[in-house]
Amino acid sequence: MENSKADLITAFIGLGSNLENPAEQIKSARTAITQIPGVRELAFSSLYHSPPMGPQDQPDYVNAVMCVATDLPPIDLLRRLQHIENNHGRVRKAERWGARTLDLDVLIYDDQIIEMPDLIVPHPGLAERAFVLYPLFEIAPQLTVPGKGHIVDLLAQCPMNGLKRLD
Ligand code: A4P
Ligand code: MG
Repeated sequence: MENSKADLITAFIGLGSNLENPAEQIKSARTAITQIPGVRELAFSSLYHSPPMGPQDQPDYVNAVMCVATDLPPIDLLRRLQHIENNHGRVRKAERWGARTLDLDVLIYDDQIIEMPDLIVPHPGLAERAFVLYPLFEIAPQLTVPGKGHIVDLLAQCPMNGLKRLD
């Protein structure tokens, strides 16, 4: 059973794909996330085109950020997102930062700083990644990232790195 509205927290989810029609992967992941019990969409950024971070012998990515209200504990939210990744044909390979049909990261969970074996929040790479910060700023320009600072200050120190907003 869902908790009362007072127990809802705000979380941000990062979406990325660079295989098998990335824009469609992101759109269908959005639909799947809104169908998780206890999760409601509050905002969804534009889609962004970004060159790969990590190994360069892989296609460019499509990235986006989604804001949700949820009463799921953070680890339950992660498990639900991993389930959606698997349903989108995600194959986990040994190579770090390799190509993938769908990557869903918990970027921010309320004002919490979480350091569990399977879940680190805010996401450790968040402050250095243009493909996360720009879509995040688009939907939450007033945001303070727990333990990291105001989104405007983080953006000021993050080059665009070839990021392009898609219309
Ligand atoms: N994990 C810990 N914290 C989190 C969190 N906040 N959100 C653990 C999600 N997962 C988290 O993830 C590895 C483990 O991280 C999981 O078991 C989970 O318990 P994974 O999805 O299996 O593997 P991964 O995504 O390849 O690893 P990693 O290091 O998390 O990669 P990233 O940071 O997700 O980066 N270039 C562009 N342009 N755009 C991209 O979106 N993405 C990546 C992947 C590389 N290059 C990219 C992009
Ligand atoms: Mg990931």
